[in-house]
Amino acid sequence: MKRRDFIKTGLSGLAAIAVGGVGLPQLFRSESFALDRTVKLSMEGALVEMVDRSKVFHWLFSSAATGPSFPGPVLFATAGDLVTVNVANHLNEPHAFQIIGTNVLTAPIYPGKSATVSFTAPAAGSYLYTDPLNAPANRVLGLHGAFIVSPAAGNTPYSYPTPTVQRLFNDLGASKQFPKFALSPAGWDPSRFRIWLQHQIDPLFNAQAQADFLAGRASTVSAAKMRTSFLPRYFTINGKSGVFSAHDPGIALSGRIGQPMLVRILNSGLFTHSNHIHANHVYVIAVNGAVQDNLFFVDTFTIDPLDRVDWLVPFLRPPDIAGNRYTPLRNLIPNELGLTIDGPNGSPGVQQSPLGYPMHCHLETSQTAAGGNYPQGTLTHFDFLGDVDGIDFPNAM
Ligand SMILES: [Cu+2]
Repeated sequence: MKRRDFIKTGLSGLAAIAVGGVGLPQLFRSESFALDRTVKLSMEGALVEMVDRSKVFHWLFSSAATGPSFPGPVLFATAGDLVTVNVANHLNEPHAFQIIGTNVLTAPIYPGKSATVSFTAPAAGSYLYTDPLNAPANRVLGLHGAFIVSPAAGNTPYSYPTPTVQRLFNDLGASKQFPKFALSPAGWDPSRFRIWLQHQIDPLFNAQAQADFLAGRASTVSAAKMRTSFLPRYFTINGKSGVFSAHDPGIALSGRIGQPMLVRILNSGLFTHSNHIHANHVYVIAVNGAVQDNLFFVDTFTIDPLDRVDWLVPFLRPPDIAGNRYTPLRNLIPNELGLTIDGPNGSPGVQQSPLGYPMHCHLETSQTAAGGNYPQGTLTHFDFLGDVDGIDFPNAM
């Protein structure tokens, strides 16, 4: 469990989450799976540093272990666990707690009050928790986070895989299509996953919430106005944009050829994304809690506000590399992998491995920040560190 880096700010007295802070806070991630899980969350006001160093006020979920976090701390459970969530409202207007796709929902929690909800963790999958009141305003101003449920048994991410998804996971590392990585057990490694919680920010609404918060009065942010005039200027994955999301090891995909990775994509904002990954197509294995039976193997896939989409990225050798696909690349293209191309006029050269590819959103607005800076929006890296037989490339990190 890691604490995000905070920076002190001047006039407002609010703490701010630094743009270069460590990754998305997670609760329960490293614990052995206990049967009884209780989490205490509170709702707070804090600043979040954007990719251009501006500090934007948010309402955030906080826990003792993480402090206020953007998005809220990831909650993990195993299907069938008894989970108890206690939520305290430290803001100036009513809020509530909901897990979308389940029947978990509290009554309105008034300022200074708290609510407790206990429930049995639902079928395994990717869920979004939010404040559903004054929708979409409370959610979009920062009150959201990921709730991830693992299955109690099986070799897929789901309690109830469809026959097709079961077949896909059975085939990983056990078929010609998915060659086995020699040094790992066959099949999917459940620890190889990422959460991409995507969000967008129109700081005009946040500034209004900040003025109300600092004046000690209830928010005057209008949900109706947000629905009609929201103009996103920042686009985040797990609270980060641009160079920060590209290099965050909790966001970027990395592994050797033959080491598949699950990506749980959640959209808490108001903007539609069309995430595109280079070098591999992906299997769309679950959409809004429905494990898919007719599996699309696609280049890009649209995710609307509040959607939850799981990808399996197969980590196949990039198919645009010609030659026998079972020959290790270190034999097939040794010069390309080992080379460092000289930079101009004696400047540092560019290493040709690991093999690096981008993930970006194909809706171009989302590649910008602060109304124009490119490429400082929704993007990250996809890195192949080594060959299918477990040998890293010459320049792998
Ligand atoms: Cu693209």
